[in-house]
Amino acid sequence: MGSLPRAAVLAVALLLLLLAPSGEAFFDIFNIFRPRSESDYFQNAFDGAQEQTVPTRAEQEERGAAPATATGLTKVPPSGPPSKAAQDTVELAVDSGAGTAGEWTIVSENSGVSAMHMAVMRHGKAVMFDTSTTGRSLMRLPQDNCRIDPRDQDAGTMDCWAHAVEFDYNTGGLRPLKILTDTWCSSGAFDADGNLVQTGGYFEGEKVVRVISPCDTCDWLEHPNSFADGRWYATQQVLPDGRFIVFGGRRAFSYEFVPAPGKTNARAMSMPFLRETTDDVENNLYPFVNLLPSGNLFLFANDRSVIFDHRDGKIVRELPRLAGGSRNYPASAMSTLLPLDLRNATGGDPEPEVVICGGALKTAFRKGENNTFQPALRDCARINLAAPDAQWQTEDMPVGRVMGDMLILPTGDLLLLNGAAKGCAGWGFGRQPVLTPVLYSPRKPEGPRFRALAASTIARMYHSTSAVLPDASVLVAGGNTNTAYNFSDVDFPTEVRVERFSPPYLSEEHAAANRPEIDGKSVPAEGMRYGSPFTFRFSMPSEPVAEADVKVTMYAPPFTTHGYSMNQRLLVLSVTAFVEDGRRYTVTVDAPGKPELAPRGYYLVFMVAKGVPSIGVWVKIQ
Ligand SMILES: [Cu+2]
Repeated sequence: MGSLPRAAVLAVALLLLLLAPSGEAFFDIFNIFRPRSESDYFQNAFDGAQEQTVPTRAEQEERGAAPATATGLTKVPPSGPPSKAAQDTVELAVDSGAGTAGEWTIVSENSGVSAMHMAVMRHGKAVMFDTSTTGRSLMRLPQDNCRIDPRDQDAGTMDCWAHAVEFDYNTGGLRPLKILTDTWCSSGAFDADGNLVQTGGYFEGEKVVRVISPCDTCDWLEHPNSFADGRWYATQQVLPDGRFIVFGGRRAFSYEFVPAPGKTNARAMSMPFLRETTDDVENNLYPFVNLLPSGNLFLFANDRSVIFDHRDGKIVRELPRLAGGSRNYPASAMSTLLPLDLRNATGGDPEPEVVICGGALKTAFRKGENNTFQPALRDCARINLAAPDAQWQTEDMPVGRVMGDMLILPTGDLLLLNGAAKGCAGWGFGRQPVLTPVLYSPRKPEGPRFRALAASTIARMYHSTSAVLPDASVLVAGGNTNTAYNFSDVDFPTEVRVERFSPPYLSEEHAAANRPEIDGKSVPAEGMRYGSPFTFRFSMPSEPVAEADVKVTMYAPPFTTHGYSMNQRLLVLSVTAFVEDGRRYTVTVDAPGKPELAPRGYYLVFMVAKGVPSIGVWVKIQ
């Protein structure tokens, strides 16, 4: 961390110390890795009745509210010349052997809110949000719709800055959303109806469950006091029965299920594995969780992993330790379940394989406190959980990466992007942003599996996000390594620009002749039924395609934050009938057989022809 940001942090912290009734609690915001007593937390804001006096319009505008005639978006402040650290980036030579290497475009110069958390919803918009802890954003809430700031000493004080937006990824259009409680470093997942159910956060937000539905006028609905334990840096996973399980969080060595709206969990279930895997800098936060075809969960924390049966709360198996460093926050590696290939699973379950790439040495955070930024881990490890003696197989990426994102593309390849080559997660702890995304093709042999694609020009390290869009491109947003929205006099200004990355498969040379188009009218309105045939039509633009060259995939849209896409999964479906009629085709696939393979909900179904995906269609499986 440079001396300037640290000085700024100290100055703000000291100011708050003077202002706060309990300086300790305030100070902790700026020193999140210090051991923290339970009393450090504020009372949940909703525990007592909050007095509400609606301020005058002028008072609201003073607090940030948009004047009645304005949209609420404010200008991006000018930034000075780039710092030395900002110029020290990593860009790999583009691997053009296989043709075009992808293309970056700017979707928006200003998303109003820096996307610390992001999810793509089925009504064609992305939801992005940050936290009230970073203070004012660049987007004002409309007058008469400010939030009450529970951290202000004066009851009823308004915070009129938006901390969430609905973002139109096609036009860059914005709609401010109103979150009542702090969502800092929280978790989320979609339910069976495509509502985003989002959990936890900080201070008054740590036990809150929030829901937003997919519509152009929808806003957050909050359920305070849902959890027994605070869930700050926790991971949320959807289960086959539609419930959500939430693991861990800072000093929460437990798990619990998201209760029904309005209900409160009396207690959480203790999980010694989370206590055992913590260390001096808590390198086991945001554990990696995957739902396996057996219905059990794979859980990875720090450098250990287990298979957990959530039905009886027991660990049924421990996998070998993954050597080399730590993989979870703040050592933030990238991880996902590899595509589940139902074509090779006749009569049985597909073999679940998990991949974990990058991360940091266990000492990275401590070293970072002394302005030493250790190289990120460069290895990529895979384990096939179907093998009784499963072992990690490792190989090297073209470059080390920490705080990166790992997305499953509609083709089944993985995209590794964002992040840094040095340091770790945390404010000011990352150096050498890696600008080059890397394609990882899990079915290719070692070596050619990795391909360096076209680089972005924007550094995105801590608190950045990305998401697969229905058109098979990738939305890339956020990045804020500062404690507030800072645009000048910092090493890395707060990032509010939003980009779109078009992977090589969308380039003219591939897409012009081979991009299939799904006939939307042919897609059954009732969606998919478990284990039943699912038939639809598609056409090809100019070249015909053979059954051997097509693939039908379905993608579960994840909730992404801190380099981890919770609930991300892709299934490759079995084609059972394929009928051609002059570049128009009718294809039938078998829907996944059970919710353990694909929990109920909305998926993006893609037709992939010769490696080029169609625009995806939203399909509900039930
Ligand atoms: Cu964070």
